[in-house]
Amino acid sequence: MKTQPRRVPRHLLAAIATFVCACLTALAANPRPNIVHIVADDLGWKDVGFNGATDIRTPNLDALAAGGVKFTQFYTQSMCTPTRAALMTGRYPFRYGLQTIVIPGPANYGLDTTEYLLPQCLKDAGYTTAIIGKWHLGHADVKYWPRQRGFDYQYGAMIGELDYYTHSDAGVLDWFRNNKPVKERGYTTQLLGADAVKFIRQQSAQKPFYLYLTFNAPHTPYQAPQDYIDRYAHIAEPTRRIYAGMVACLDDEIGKVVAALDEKGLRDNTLIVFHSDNGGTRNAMFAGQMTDLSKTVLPCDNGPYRDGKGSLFEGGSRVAACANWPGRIKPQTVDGLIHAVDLYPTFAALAGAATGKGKPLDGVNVWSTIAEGQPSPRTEVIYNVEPFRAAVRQGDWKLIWRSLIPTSVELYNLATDPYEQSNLAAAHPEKVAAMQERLNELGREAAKPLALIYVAGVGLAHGKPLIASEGGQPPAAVEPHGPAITDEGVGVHDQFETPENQAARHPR
Ligand SMILES: [Ca+2]
Repeated sequence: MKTQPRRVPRHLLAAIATFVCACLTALAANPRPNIVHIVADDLGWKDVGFNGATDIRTPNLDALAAGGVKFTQFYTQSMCTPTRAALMTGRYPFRYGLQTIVIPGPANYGLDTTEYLLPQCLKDAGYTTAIIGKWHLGHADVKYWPRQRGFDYQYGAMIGELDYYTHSDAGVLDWFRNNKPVKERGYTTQLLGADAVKFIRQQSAQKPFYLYLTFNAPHTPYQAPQDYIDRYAHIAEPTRRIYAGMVACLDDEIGKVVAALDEKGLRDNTLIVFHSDNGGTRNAMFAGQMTDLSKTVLPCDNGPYRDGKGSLFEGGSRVAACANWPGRIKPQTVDGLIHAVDLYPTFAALAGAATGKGKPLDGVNVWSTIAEGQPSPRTEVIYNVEPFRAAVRQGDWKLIWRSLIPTSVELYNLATDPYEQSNLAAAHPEKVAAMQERLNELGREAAKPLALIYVAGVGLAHGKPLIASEGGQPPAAVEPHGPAITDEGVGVHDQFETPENQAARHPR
């Protein structure tokens, strides 16, 4: 005998319906946004219209900043690899050995595979994840590659510096789609922009996505399509003219990405965050390997901020940045402190993603600062902790400590002296001591820099000696051109960036 299925009581059905409606309403009020996270490479702070560029035009970025927020105190690390590591882990790179320089092309190390990365966190919460562009967190072993670290889709370069047209570094192709080498024609900025547009067109409103769009522009080598260079014929200095074309092309591609979001009807549910990975290059030591610096005037402009890429001064890590989400972000200028490590917990919170699987984060959720301009929960910025130098900001006070002999300590009040011209260390010995103790405390927690271990290993390897002979050709030794990597750590008077020549470039 068949039994009749039991009917669900009417009042229970009504309760379920009410619950579902409440959930949908909550979701509509707090939808999980798509996140388009756009990173430029070595862009000068003042090389965008929204920070006052007058010779380079960036109308698309300016529109994002005008309709959203422009950040005045958005910090990164001062070089590519450390910043990208901070973004992906939400943790300072000194914690896992990526605090010093970038991962060199011949090196085989990468970002610790025990870190629980942002794309893993978002993917676990149901996001589609994609990296389109530059990775630079390990390339010599596939275990370090982005597809192995939480990205569903990958397109672009594994290392850092590549030719914009051949997509190679020292003759080695560095251009991949889903881990497979890609040989194709085209200018990287335009290829990456077109791929991002294609990716967005393939998405649906049903499943949110995280797109990490990391252009290699305007990093060296300085190359741009001729039509872009021609737009800037009025710029007399030839490298600045090319650089302007590179930035203009970057801006155009970002405009196409925003247009694709509009066309797809996704714009109102998409958070766009844009920032550079570090300050513009002002020191030839950090300009990369692929540009003949004897013929090049470094073109980046960090405005009034001191020095640039690779430095602990503000020009190294206070970067051009803006964010946009129509209806969710109140258009304004945001002065609150934000560091690259903060994006991980901020994005995770918006995505409803749990961060507990990972190690303790250095980042804090700064969404109320971004969206409403509320005071930032961040009161301290660690610029870096390396065996030979470190710097910290607490409130308005900033300490730069170079521990190589001869040691030096600089203390600045960034509220009254944002351009770091007046060293107040001698007048505030107690403050200096307290901030040094903070850096020493972090130094005790720090991992050894993998770059220094690598460099020492290469330098001390038993190779063929180079011995000269009278009357013979001198051996091809390493050429002692330019300063060494630790020179910045020794003092402030390097030959490329002194307060005097900065003042000459930026009269105030
Ligand atoms: Ca960079």
